[in-house]
Amino acid sequence: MLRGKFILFEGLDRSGKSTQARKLAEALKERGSRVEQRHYPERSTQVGSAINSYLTKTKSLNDQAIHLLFSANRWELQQALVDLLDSGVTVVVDRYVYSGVAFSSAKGLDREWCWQSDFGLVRPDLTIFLDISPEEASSRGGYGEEIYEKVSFQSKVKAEFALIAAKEEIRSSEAGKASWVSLNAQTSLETLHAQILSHVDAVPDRLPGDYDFMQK
Ligand code: 2DT
Ligand code: MG
Repeated sequence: MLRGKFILFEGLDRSGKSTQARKLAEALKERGSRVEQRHYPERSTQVGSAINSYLTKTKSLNDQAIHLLFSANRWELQQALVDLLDSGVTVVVDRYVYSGVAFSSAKGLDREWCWQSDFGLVRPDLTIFLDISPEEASSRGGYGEEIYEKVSFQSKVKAEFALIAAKEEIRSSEAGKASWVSLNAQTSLETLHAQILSHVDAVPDRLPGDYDFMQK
């Protein structure tokens, strides 16, 4: 039996991650695959509840402390994620380590420091980065009340994602497999969905227990 695939969506707020994650999950289920969706931060845990208080401006925390809470939230759920994958379930995830690094380094935290707390986590088999301008994103219904939902900050996050994308694209080509793809999110839902599906279909099969990990 094969393990499930770990497919990650990354991008700015309002880039269309949740819509495309849902469409991908539905398409894979229609073909008979077992699929689950996950989202980080997972706000239902105690750590997630502290993160929620920070994002909704109920509680202030320094930049390092909130960074480590986001990372802790991935670590506390890591075994459950691996168990799902090992049982053959494909997991479609909305945000993970790359949001962790992009958002914290956009505040000015040292980039190398930001990666450290996520080293050892399972690396997604494929990361789909939905590329959108902060202006277009903000015009899609505008932002809500959460702490990062401002065009000026999202522009900084976009610049950090661009650095990450460049690094991950080099890693992908060195490894001879596309583990990161950046797609233009300013196109029709269906066009984007079809592109995503073809990239997911190209992800190689792996056996349970066979993972790459986040590392330097
Ligand atoms: P959502 O809007 O997707 O719920 O995210 N974030 C997220 C971080 O700063 N670090 C992280 O590690 C993760 C996973 C992105 C809420 C905000 O939290 C940010 C937006
Ligand atoms: Mg949000």
